[in-house]
Amino acid sequence: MDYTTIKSIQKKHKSSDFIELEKEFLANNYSPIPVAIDEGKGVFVWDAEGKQYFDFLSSYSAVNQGHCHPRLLKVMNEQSKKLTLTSRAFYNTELGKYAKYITDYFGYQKILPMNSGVEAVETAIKLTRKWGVVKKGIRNNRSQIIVCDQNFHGRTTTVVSFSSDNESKDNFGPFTPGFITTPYNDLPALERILKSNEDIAGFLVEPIQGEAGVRVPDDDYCSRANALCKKYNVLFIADEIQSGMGRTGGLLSTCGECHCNDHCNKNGRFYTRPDILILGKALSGGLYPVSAVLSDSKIMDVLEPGQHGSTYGGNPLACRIAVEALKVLKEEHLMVNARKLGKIFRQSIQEYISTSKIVRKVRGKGLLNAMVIDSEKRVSLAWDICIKLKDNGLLAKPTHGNIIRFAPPLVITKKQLHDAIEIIINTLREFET
Ligand code: IF1
Repeated sequence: MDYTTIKSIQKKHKSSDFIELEKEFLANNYSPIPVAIDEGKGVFVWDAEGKQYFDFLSSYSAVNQGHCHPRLLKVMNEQSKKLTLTSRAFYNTELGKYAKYITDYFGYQKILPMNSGVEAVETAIKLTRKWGVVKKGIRNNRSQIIVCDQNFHGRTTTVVSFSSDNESKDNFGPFTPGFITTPYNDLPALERILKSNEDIAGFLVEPIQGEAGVRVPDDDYCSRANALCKKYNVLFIADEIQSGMGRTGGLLSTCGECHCNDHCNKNGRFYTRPDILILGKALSGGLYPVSAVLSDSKIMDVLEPGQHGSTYGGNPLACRIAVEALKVLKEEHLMVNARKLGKIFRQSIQEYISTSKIVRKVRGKGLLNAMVIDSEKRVSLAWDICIKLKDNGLLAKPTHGNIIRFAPPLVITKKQLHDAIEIIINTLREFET
């Protein structure tokens, strides 16, 4: 397709033309819902024809603060005119301030800044392996990390090496060794591995499994798993890339006291502090790739100059955006909003389920929720429901075939949530045969 055709497409503003462009010129590594988004603000996006939609995916929880948050745009605009990138070959006037802010914010001593979520996961894997050798005395190249079945931690070759989803890993081998899989939310199984293997350096877990269909473990799973890790001198590594940043009603999903002083978990019974905390996605509010690994000096200091890094990791623009994204979370009390509105969402859908033949269950925490659809009679039912939701003005996407994830930006108001629930229920009714 030549340039004049592309320019004429912009004049026509037809979604189908933008969709065709993607089909013609992009690798076929996604199956998107057929909508061409042109603009976003808060909980809403608009397509090429100007039709408005509720965004109930939030770019997989990267847009927790809402699309194009004005405070984030402001700092991005300011910093982008001043200094965007120095590399870590030099110091700069933003990184140290960011590092102090974020380590105070989450209660850690050190940060290693990266860009994408999977880069932060890879960083945590390298850090854990080296800690295992230097501090635990595991023989070099023998460190093992326990991971959970149905995990999702990203798509690099090492990370898919320990995926239990063959679609994510088939034909991408040979795979990286050194990972042991344990059933999610199964403490006896975890302890059996910890007890029987002295080369375990870490346990990597999502406090809530997003991609697996929003699998919420027992309330005390993370705290008791962390206690087992301490018992066997193993690092507890929490991947909060999707479940963190207020998404599930607390600052983090390890059932911790939210440092925002809203005390999501008043009694703190299930509070637990990961040895290594991995963040991404909404750490930048959807404006820029920013991820981070947080830990304490006794762990982080096993890394020496030249042993890890990234061109863009910790760049001044990312630092400014991330600080503002964290401030917005607290100052707009988005954790409290996620907790309150998430309960309303699940209660509303639960009421509907009592009369539904196609919705089996709803589950989730805060504003990370999923609906399990009975697709025995119609394999494509979840997809078909999402297409109809799109037609009715709400964007969501199935995960693992029959599960629809619902995760709006945390800035959603009660009125907007009720309007969205009405769209969802009216749409579901169209499929109740
Ligand atoms: C895509 C899934 C979600 C993550 C957790 C690490 C990463 C992710 C818990 C890696 C990323 C994204 C990837 C994105 C879709 C989305 C996703 F469907 F792929 F599985 F959310 F569930 N840990 N999840 O959820 O972070 O490198 O992507 O920044 O299209 O691949 P990333």
